[in-house]
Amino acid sequence: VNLDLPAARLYLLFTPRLCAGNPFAVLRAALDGGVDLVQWRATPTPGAAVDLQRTAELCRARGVPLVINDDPVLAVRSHAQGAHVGQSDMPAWRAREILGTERWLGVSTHDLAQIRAAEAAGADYLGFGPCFPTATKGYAEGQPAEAIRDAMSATLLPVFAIGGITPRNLPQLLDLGVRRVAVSSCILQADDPGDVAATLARMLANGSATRTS
Ligand code: TZP
Repeated sequence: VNLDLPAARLYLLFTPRLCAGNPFAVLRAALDGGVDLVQWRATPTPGAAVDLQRTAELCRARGVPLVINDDPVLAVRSHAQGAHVGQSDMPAWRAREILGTERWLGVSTHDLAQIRAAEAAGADYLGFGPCFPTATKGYAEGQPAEAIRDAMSATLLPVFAIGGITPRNLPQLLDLGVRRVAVSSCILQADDPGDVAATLARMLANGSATRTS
């Protein structure tokens, strides 16, 4: 597995039930398209353990790290690379204790105070958003452009912009200093998930190469 977290740019939030097609075909296509970090984001159900194992195998085969949403204990037990917590999940400091220093901790943030708190709790990377409205998490509005720009320059940690991001609106974010994104529906519900992933990956690579901000 490529353990270079700062190199990761295209983070897929993988929720099997949100996939338009067969979830593992969608995941395979997304990985082949250029997704370089995956989050297991599923509600615990009887079949979930098997699906998680299959997800882990697909990620491992391509050298892509896997992070578990909202469950640091499951991250340790399933030998995942890390866990991600939101502001209403387990406190980040507690997640850090469970994960130890070897595993990655990601924290969702929505303002500068939360960014500082996540840094203090030992986060390895941050999510920041929502950037745009998104039905996936029921946000009717995105954050103002200024808030997004400020968040991107507020920390030395890798920050993944999140919420309603698509190839169509990504250029706006690149102009605000966004270099990494976390996406769910635009890949999981695409007719051609691999093509969307490849498009996003190419835009992020070009954005980093050609924009100086
Ligand atoms: N946190 C903020 S927005 C969001 C999460 C988990 C959902 C992102 O999904 P989508 O479908 O890319 O908007």
